[in-house]
Amino acid sequence: MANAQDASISVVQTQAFADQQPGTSGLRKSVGRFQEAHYLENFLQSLFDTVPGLAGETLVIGGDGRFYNTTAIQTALRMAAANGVARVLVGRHGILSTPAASCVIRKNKAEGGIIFSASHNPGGPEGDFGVKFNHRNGGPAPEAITEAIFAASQGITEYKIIETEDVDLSRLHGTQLGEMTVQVIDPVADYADLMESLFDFERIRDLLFRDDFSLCFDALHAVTGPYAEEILGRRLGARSSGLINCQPKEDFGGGHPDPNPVYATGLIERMGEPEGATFGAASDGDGDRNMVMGRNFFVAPSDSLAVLAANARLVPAYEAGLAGVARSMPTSQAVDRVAKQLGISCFETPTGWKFFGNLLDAGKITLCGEESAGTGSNHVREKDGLWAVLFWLNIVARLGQTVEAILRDHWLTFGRDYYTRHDFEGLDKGKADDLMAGLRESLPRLEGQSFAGQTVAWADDFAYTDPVDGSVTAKQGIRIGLTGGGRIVYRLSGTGTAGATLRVYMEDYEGNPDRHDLDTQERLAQIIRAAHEIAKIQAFTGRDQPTVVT
Ligand code: G16
Repeated sequence: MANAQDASISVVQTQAFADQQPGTSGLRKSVGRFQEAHYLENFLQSLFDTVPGLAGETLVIGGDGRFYNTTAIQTALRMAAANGVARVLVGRHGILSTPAASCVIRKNKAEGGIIFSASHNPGGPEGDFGVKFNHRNGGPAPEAITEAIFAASQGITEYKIIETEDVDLSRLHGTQLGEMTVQVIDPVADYADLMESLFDFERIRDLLFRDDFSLCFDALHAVTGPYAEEILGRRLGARSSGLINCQPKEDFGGGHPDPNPVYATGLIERMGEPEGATFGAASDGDGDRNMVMGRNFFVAPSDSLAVLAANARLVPAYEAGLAGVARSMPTSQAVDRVAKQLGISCFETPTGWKFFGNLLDAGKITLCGEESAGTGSNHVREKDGLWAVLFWLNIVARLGQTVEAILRDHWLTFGRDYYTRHDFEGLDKGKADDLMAGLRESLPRLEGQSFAGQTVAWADDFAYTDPVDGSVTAKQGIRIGLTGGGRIVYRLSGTGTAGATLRVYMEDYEGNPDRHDLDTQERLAQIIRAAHEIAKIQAFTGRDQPTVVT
């Protein structure tokens, strides 16, 4: 094998794989699939062929540290060198959280970034792996690019790679790989500096030292561990006992790196202890999702977005106010009410962070978020888990209230949007497609019909016209509005790797403060029944209960 400096380019013959179409967030498959000969190389070559501007420019590479991360990074480095990339910035140990990658791309004016992650999906040899491409604004590549990569992958016959030794990723240094410069960078520093520039660290530090306040952050053995230790620990002074599961592991310690009450069990336990924490938070596999909770009090992601929007002026970075906000279509309408009161625009986009990019770039919005535990702003072009936690800490520090009190005050002002998502996982793909086709076919007849006592006011198949570039994205989910003001949404997940997952989102508005304390499932029981009837869920899937309720 040649040493790194004088490596020559090999052209390897290959054949196309039919299943390389990126989903909601990049190409996500089982590790086993990615380990098949040429599978990763084909996709990367398709990327280099589709985005020719990468040649001669800077590329950022990193991942969430899951199993296969460093193998994939060494392959990407060799292929980048063979495809004429001038310089690569790669995180030490191959680590870059998704928001940190976005930050590094923007700060260094890189032409793009390759992020290896399957986000909140489980890791390890039996788990999932994934690859995402972010373009020069730091955000996920828009559909036009991901579709072009897929098209290229379908006609691929060869890829280019150089044969060299591995790059040492364990220390900060610069080296050459053929003609290409490789810089192994601190994965945390730039991101931590950015966070410090956005929030009032002094006030947060004071909050963390208060006797009546105690923080517990659960990194779920995923990528945010080192970020939390630097930012919450070293820069803000959080006690190390309050930072749990911060050692990243290739299989996330066997856990499921999805920050919700079902999977963040360590955190939930801590929060329930008599002397437990008063403020709890967690992030996911690649650090872009977040969960925030008070003592025995979970903040629903849709509510979280609304609270951040309503209190944004308390945070230094947003004290001048918000240009506008956006939410993905299935996210509850709580933030719409805040936008209305603030007199700013609220955009409704399809599921997928990529749809916020144009709005952010054009300055039409400052904050955005999704029901799937993602919140972010114009500081990067990805959703950002730790940023959301710091935002909440900044608000708590300014208001001097508990998380629960802040939520209750919010509901008093704006009313409460009861909200739940029911997932039907592991469905037969054909049956799930039939269910959606059946719904689409029934759309013209639904208006005026009643199901479980709920009458349909309107129904459509959500299509989005990007207000910046005019591109149209159709078939993004079935929306059903009820005469009482409730809403039901159906769509199939775009991030699963086996079978199909039907997601059913249900919500209803409650303006009466005496009814803000109800159990969500009970409050929405009728709408849930109606949702089952409208889509004939049992008839199509054989299931009468969801597998996951959030
Ligand atoms: C990805 C996307 C999000 C999306 C989520 C859920 O998140 O980036 O924008 O909301 O998937 O997608 P689905 O409902 O299609 O499974 P992540 O954190 O997996 O990258």
